[in-house]
Amino acid sequence: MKKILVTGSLGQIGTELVTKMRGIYGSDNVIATDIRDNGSTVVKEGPFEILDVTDASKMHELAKKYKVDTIVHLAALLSATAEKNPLLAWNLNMGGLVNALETARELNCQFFTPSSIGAFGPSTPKDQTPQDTIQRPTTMYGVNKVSGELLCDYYFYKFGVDTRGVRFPGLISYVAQPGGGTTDYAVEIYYEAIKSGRYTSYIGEGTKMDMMYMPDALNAIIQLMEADSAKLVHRNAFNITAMSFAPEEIAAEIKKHIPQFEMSYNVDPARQAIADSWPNSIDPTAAKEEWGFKADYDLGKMTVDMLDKLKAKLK
Ligand code: AKB
Repeated sequence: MKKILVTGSLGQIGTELVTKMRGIYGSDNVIATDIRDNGSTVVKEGPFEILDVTDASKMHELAKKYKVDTIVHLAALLSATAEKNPLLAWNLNMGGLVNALETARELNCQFFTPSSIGAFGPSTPKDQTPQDTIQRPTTMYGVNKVSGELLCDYYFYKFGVDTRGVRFPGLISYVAQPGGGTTDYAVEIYYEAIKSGRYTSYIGEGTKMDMMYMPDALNAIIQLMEADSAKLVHRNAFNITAMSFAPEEIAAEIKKHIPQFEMSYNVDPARQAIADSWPNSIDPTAAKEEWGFKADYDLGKMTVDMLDKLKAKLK
């Protein structure tokens, strides 16, 4: 049985991943941590500790106290926030990662951390972006993600730490909202469709980005962590995706269920520039071949579920 420490547990991924992993591995075996306590079920339903990931000794102390054998490191600033405060992003994203990797090395833990489609840049092939390709991102978030991918590879080759990771596309969920990302519009649009029947997109028409529904993202993390190590050639930073769409395509899908839904645009140059530097669609073949990655939700199926769940939630 695994004993897992999760950082950034109250974020968009952590909120659902902690609950799912507690269901699989047992409540007491998943130690949720975050820099704040929001009183949510993640805090209440199992062990929870306050942890600022830039505090290396506290991270080590907690991992030792709970005798963990796995670290899932999620705490990070997302792309748009990172671009507004690049130095903070460097310190938090890289400082937190190296502290988590060091803890994993010292305590011999398996390790997972997400990379992102943000690890690609304008000179990367835009369509069906290959697993191994040019990575010259032009955002601080992207610089952090490429550095993180390399650092995870380094900890594996140099120290034998069992590091694993995926490049997540934009993640869409109805439980916890993302904050400070470029792809957040694809979550906001569902909330606004239900609340007001209209949405003003800060991402322009025709801008395609990869996306994935949260249940597929959670399954991917668990499946990769459980995969046979010997079969992993890439190990860190596997391209994974479930769909690729532009704002007008998600709007059209929502309109099928809410015919009066109206979409308009007020493009935010900062976030648009980030989106323009990312791929239109990435190729997940390596993840499929090496550990059997498969997404269950496409745009249509996700939209039905999102609208159902949000209608109940916002009632
Ligand atoms: C963001 O938009 O910053 C994230 C990501 C794609 O990594 N959702």
